[in-house]
Amino acid sequence: MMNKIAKLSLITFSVCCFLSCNENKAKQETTKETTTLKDAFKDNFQIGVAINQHQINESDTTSAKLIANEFSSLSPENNLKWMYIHPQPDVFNFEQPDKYVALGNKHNMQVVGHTLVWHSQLGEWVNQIKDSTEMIAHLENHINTIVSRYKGKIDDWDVVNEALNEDGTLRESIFLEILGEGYLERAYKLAAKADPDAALAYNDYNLTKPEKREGAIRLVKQLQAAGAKIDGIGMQGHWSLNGPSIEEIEESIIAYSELGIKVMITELDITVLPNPWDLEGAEVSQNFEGSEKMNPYPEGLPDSVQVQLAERYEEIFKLFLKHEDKIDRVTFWGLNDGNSWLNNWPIDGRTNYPLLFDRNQNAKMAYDRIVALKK
Ligand code: 9MR
Repeated sequence: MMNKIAKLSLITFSVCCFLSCNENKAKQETTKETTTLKDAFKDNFQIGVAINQHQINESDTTSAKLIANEFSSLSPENNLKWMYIHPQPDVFNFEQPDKYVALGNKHNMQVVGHTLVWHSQLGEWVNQIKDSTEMIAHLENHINTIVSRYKGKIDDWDVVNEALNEDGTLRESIFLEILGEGYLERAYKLAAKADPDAALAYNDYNLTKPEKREGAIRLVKQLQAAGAKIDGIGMQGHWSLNGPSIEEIEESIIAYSELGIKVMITELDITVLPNPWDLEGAEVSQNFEGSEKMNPYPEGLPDSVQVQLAERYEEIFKLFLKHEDKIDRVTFWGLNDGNSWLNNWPIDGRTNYPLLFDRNQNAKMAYDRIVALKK
């Protein structure tokens, strides 16, 4: 028989247990509610987002809150590109870039500069340059002016973007045509001189493909041999539900990190739509323009594909966590599905679902799955 004191202790113990269990449960629920992407991965890598002009101007409060709460790194989707920031030889347009940088600094985020030297979205006047002296002067002015203005405020620069062909050779561009291969070294040296503390990266897509990967490795090694500062390689991460394989991504992360530089996943999004180039025959994109076959989910993503997307993100993030020592940041190319460039490429006017937030700014299953990896 239990005496009175023992009974009382048991009751007290049970009540305490009940309270503390409930408290724990409540704590867990609170954690679930308040966990954000940047908190979940804070010990692993930065979580970034590319933002458009609308978002730089904070015109929508829901987007503004999501950006500030969920992400620790910012990239400008378009506003720092040559055609916007340096539209004429003597004209620099800093209004939007200044706002972008101020927004990132206000929230103590890592601020990325994208991009200084790229063959695309270039001021038209640059394509008219005929002579190397003139080109060197403009390149110097472009890099010095922009990087110096944001010295200590932009942390990472994509100095050169997409300089490679798919076979790993250097892409034809006005810079290559006029200055030869040396334009790369020149660009990195100019950027390092203007802000010695900024991290400098080379950024490109399809960097998981063996031939292009070899080209990128050659490019980085040449820069290193020339004494140029190169701190990281940006693997853009415009991927699909089926490719590249986890093995290809992993081999690439390892290969780049063996160069002694950081790996950044700079433009992550996963298309769920059919790719016209995977179909047989050439020129199909024309024929399928606007067809139901190429735009299968205009009214919403079926659950089965939502699950596939979530699983794909989950396996990719598992890999990133496995190699967290090599990865500096993972940046999504857009905040929500409605913002994504993939609604208009490679076919205009489709409805794609490549990101972690849906068109109503709600977190998708993919979001839950990757955050759950950290619980
Ligand atoms: O997302 C950008 C889109 O709004 C622009 O129209 C497009 C123009 O080329 O550039 C997109 O961003 C690109 C990035 O700057 C570099 N890598 C490929 C991205 C997708 O095209």
